[in-house]
Formats: sequence, C-alpha cells, structure tokens
Amino acid sequence: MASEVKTVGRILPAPENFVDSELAHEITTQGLNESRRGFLLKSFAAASAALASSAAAAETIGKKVLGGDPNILTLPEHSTTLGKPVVTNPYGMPSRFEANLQRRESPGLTRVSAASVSFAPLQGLFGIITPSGLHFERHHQGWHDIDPAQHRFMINGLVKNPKVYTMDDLMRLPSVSRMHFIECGANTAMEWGNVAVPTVQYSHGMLSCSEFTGVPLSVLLEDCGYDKKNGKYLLAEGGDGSSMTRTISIDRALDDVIVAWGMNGEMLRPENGYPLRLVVPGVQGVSWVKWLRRIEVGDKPYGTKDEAIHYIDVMPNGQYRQYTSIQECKSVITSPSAGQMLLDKGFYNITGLAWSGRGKIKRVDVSADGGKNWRTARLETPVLSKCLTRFNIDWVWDGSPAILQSRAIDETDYVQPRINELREVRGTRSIYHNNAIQSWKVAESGELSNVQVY
Ligand SMILES: Nc1nc2c(c(=O)[nH]1)N[C@H]1C(S)=C(S)[C@@H](COP(=O)(O)O)O[C@H]1N2
Ligand SMILES: [Mo]
Repeated sequence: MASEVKTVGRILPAPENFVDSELAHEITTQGLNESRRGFLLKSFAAASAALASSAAAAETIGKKVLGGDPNILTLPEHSTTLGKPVVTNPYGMPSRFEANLQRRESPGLTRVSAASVSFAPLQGLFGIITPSGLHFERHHQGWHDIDPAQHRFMINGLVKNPKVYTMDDLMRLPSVSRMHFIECGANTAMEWGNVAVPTVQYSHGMLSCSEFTGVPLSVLLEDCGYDKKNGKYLLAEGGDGSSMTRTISIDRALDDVIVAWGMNGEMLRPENGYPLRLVVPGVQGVSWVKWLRRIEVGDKPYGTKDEAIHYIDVMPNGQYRQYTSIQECKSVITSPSAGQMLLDKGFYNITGLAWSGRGKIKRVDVSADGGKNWRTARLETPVLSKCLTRFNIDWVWDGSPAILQSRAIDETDYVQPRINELREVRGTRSIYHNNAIQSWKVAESGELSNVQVY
C-alpha cells in the first residue's frame, strides 16, 4: 500500500562486495558466468524475500509498541562489557564488516607480470576523497617501498644551478595542500569497444581523488634558475624500472604542478609514489610521475616512449593523436550502478561523481530514460577546480525498465558527450580519453547492467 512510497530504496551491492573474491574470477567481460548468475539471482530472491517480510514488520511497528526485535530487546555484548582500549590498532583499519570494499584487478584484463592496474571501488565510496588504501594503482613495472633517507631528486638541463635535493631539503620549503582528482588516460577504455564491463569499479575505477601536499614546482624551478627564454618543456622521470618519462610544458609546470610527498594528511603510500611524486592537476595519470627522481628543463618536447608509442590514439584519418594531456569533463553515476540490484520500488538517492581537467564542474544533469528527459542534480560542496565533485538527486523507481545517465558540464561550458558523438570525431580505434556519458540499465527485476545508448 502506502508503504511503497515510504520505503527507503534498498540496494543490493554488486556481487563482489558481498561474496568472497573467488567470484571476481567468474565475472567475465561479458558479465557473470551463467551458472553463477543463476545462483546469485536465487540468493538475491532469498534476500529480497527476507527484506520484504521485515518491511512488512516495519509497517506495524508504529501500531504495536515494539514488535519484539531481539536487536532492540536484548542488550548486546557491546552495551554490557568493556570495549577494547586505545591503540589496540596503532594504525586504524576499517571495520571487519567492510572487508569486501577493496581495490581489485579487473577479471577481464590480463596482468603482465608486475605491470598492472587495480581499480578503486567507486560504488562503495562517499563524498569526494578516496581513502588512501583504496586509491587505484597503475604500475608499469611494479611498486617499491623506497627509503626516503636515500631518495634523491635532481633538477638539471637548461638551469643556472643544477641541484640535487634530499627529502629533508624539499620538506623545508614552503608547501601547499590541494585536492585534485587523478584519472588514468585509459580509464573507461573498454567502453570504446562496447565491452560492457560488469561494474563501475572496472569501467571507471582508474580514478581517485586526494588532498596532496608538496612544494610547487615553480618554487623549485626558480630555485635552480631555469632558463626563462629557452626553457619551454620539462622531462619528468620516475625512479622505478619502467623509466617512466613524460614531457610537461613550462606553462603548465609553473601553473599548478606540485612535487608532492603528502596524500590525505600523511606521507604518500608506496603504491602511489612514496616518497615523492608529481601532481599534474587535470592531466592524465601517466604524467603524475611516481618515485620522482629527476626533472630536466629543455627547449622542445621529448617524444619519449611513453608519449611516442604509448598514450596515443589512432584517429579516423589514420593520424595519431599525441600529447593528449587533459582529462575532459566527465561524470558517472556510482550508485545505483551496474552489478547492483534494486530490491523494491520507491525512493532512491542517485549519487555519482563529476570532474573536469579544465576547472570546476558547473552542472550535472541526470536522466532516468536514456537521455530523453534530464533533471539537474544537487552538487555537494566543496566544488573545486580539477577535483571530483559529488552529485546527488532524488529518484522514485516505479518498477518499470529505466536507463540511468549523468551528463556533466564544466565551467568552460563543455558538455560531456554521448558515446556516438565521441565516436564521430575519434573513430573506433581509440584506447584513451573516453569521457562519454555512461548508461546503466535498470531491468524490471531491479538488476542493473552496463549498456550503450546512442
Ligand atoms: N614512475 C612511474 N610513475 C607512474 C607510473 C609508473 O608506472 N611509474 N604509472 C603512471 C600511470 S599510467 C598512472 S595512471 C598513474 C597512477 O597513479 P597511482 O598508481 O597513484 O594511481 O601513475 C603514473 N606514474
Ligand atoms: Mo595510466
């Protein structure tokens, strides 16, 4: 009856969030392996039945005085016994009940030795900051835990005074702290091929957002007396075995690039470049060189392996798109999203993330009918430049099939494109820089899946 409208939307999390990680191996790029799918649907049905009866019970709670819920009537142990003392965990960890929220390797991608990627579980995160332990990882040659006392950072090339800095030298300098997103240029790459990866973790999870602390690169360049006439480009080099090297224009370097040691209030995690990484706001992840050991000032782009044969896209005319730095305006609904299941009709909070490498997010629109009608979502504060922005919007699901989409607009008035609009310009052979509108289909059963809508 009226209970339908009053019922707060209940969402079953994506399968990998409540069953053991074994299942992750059974999710193929096509979705769940069929036998598992049947099994899961049955467990979904059992879970919904259980929840439905508790909803019915809830309806009567107002009439009867306390309907006999043992969780209320019986005092639990935690109310009657002494709790654990402080510093039981010298470094605090999440509750054991949250153990399934993990960064994960995509079941659809093959790992080449240590050259690999783990995706952040966007479907389970709130707000805009990614917890440091869930920040996505992308290593071309594995990660290291480098002794900061032995780490050195050099600036050379077109500078009056080439210098080598220790971590102590760097950390004495005036620092800044800024919140920025980092997105791998290959995030959402599978969607170019219309391979509907099963969850938002795998379609959009090469994305994270942190508060970074470090010294502005401009301060260090001044300190070394860089050549203001001929110094046009920099080469940033990492200390790992991948010889990660990227060209950065001097204008960008002087603008908002940070040589960072801090992430979310503590030192960088080893996986994210400890003790030193470059933060290049708005630019694709690959330029955020980790384990940063050297910056060279030069007069032309370097055309290194990581920009000549990798991180390029073939355009329809056969030419390569190269030095594509900026992560253009993009958004995605993180919940409800593919792999999750709506357990009943009624109210849902649609929530998601929007970001732009060109500045602030101005507006996010949300559609529940595949892009025919749009409503403007609430942007939660703060709305910062080159940072994730959280959006929320109310939605009442009437039980009929729906297609959920979000469309972001940034402060330059750039509108996030549909996948077919993007393909018209970029063709079909791209890997990188897919910022298309994402569609999640809601079936009558409540199951959500990844679909492409043109
Ligand atoms: N030295 C070094 N820096 C690196 C990489 C690397 O393999 N080695 N990977 C790059 C790529 S492709 C990305 S997307 C980001 C990932 O940063 P994260 O692992 O902190 O998420 O780091 C970049 N910086
Ligand atoms: Mo990347």
